[in-house]
Amino acid sequence: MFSVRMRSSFHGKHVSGAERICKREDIRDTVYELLTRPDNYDYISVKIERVEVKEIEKALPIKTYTFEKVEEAREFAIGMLEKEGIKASILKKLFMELDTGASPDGGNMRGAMIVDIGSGERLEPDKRRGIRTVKVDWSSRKFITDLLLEKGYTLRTVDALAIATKNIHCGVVAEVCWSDDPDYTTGYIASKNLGYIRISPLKRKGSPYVGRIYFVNRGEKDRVITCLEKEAFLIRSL
Ligand code: PML
Repeated sequence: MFSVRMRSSFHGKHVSGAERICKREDIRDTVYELLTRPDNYDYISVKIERVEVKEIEKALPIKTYTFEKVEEAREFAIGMLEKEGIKASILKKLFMELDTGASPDGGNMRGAMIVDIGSGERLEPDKRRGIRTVKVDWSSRKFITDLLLEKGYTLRTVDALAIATKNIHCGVVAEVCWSDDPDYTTGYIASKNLGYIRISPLKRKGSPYVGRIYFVNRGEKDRVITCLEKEAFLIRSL
């Protein structure tokens, strides 16, 4: 199988990125599909790489909770994550960092923070780049996409659910995520016990800041990062 990854930018700012895992005979159609995704760009790259693929049988189960205000939504998220052994004080501090751009230059990190679940210390080797979850897709992307859209979820859920499922499979104990899209305020938390919990609004409308935290046990950091960035997975079903 082959991993096909596209990313595009405009005036140096990230526009869109997407990945598929497909058979050799489907590479041409896949590249075409990915090339037509971003509306406007002055840079685009497509990377094609042969990968050994393992399977994950089932995606994390989905739940959705909606609140009036970001503060209530975050309190709820913090309460759920405390059950996973993460201190509220650690979460509040990290949320504050994310709300003002967690990269050392004050902008968005390109990937996720990786955080020691016990101490709250940030462990990512490069705080600008962060950790990227790549090489994950659905065995039957069209089927799963139709099913999720029919149930009222979004295209973002299709990709985010695959990423969260891989993260937890690789040994991330819990995850928090919201988009950098100023108009998309639904985020999620995920863990083996909690599943994939969509929470709205997890960030303020209009905010350009992304939120991505992967909590790990410190001793497992290197193994987890290798799994997230190097190992390829196809997810079979919901
Ligand atoms: C959802 O609606 O299921 C939450 C999706 C979060 C997407 C995060 C992102 O696009 O980076």
